[in-house]
Amino acid sequence: MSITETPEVTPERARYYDKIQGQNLSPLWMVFNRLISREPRSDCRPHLWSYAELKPLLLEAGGLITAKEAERRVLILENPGMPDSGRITTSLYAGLQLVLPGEVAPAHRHTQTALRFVMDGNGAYTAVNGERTLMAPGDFVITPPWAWHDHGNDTAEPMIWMDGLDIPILQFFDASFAEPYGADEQPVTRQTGDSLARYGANMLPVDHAPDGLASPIFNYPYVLSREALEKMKSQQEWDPCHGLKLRYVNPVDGAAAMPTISAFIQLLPAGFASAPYRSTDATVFSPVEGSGYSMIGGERFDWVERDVFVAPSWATVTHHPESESVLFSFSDRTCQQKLGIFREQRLTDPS
Ligand code: 1HN
Repeated sequence: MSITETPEVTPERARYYDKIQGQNLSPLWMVFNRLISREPRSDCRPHLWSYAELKPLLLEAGGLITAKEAERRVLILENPGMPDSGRITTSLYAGLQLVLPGEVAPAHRHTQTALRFVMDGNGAYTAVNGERTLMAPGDFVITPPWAWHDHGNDTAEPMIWMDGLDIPILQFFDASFAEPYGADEQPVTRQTGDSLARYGANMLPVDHAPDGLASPIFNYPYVLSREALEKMKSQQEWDPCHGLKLRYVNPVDGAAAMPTISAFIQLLPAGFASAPYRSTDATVFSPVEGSGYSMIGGERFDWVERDVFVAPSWATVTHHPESESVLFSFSDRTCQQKLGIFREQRLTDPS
């Protein structure tokens, strides 16, 4: 068997392959290249969804079905290379969710981990394990696996956020469990801001014993991440590939905020042209501020705030912000790192 060449099919071999096919057997040497590629070969394609096009479609869905009937009123962002798969990358799901004024998305829980990245509206809440957090644009909110969660909007404006979930990973492992809470909303047992006070002030309760692998902070407010980037900016220490890039962490161990999904926020100055970079974690980006374009695997994608675009595994990426820009992104990086298979390459490095 060979990593580069598939052996020729002689009539004698063809008869043999036909014979064993009926016995649920297959010759490895005919598929070796496909199973073990020299480099990642993904069906995932680079793509951009324009928020200006998505928002009216999402609001139209708002007139067709309630959040309650839908359970979650979401338009899935499906990768064009993987139609009907519910995937934005090979391992991750993403969608845009709408909660209208007065609506509730009923409480449930599942083994899938979720993140929310707030795009539009201000002041709707998501409740996780008895605490409600009010969401503002740019906030990064997590729902740990098997945590009860519901959403509600007591404001006068529609609320829209991006959901990111590890659904394809759970599908791969056949490990999906889900159940309804049995009431629209879970009881509120903690005051808003409790988890940020306990876990988000660079301190932990002295005898804190982690309950699972996810961060005990469940809202990372944009005001805090933006302020951090703003302070760092004056130092002028730009990474050639990433500008100023921070990762969201679990304060208990410094790992990613979620066991399967890594999330990041980065600031790029106006006119910056990032150095080419590729990595094995296919990444979903959403600009929070600014406008510009990114080159992904040789294709150009022009973006403005609230658009969503995706870079496949091992595709070369460069960012070209026209104005000062902030990009949120998420990927399966922490999962790959735990498995020891994550690779990245700065293409300016000698390698
Ligand atoms: C889910 O629970 C939410 O809680 C959003 O908002 C999207 C997609 C598939 C399965 C569960 C949510 C989801 C989801």
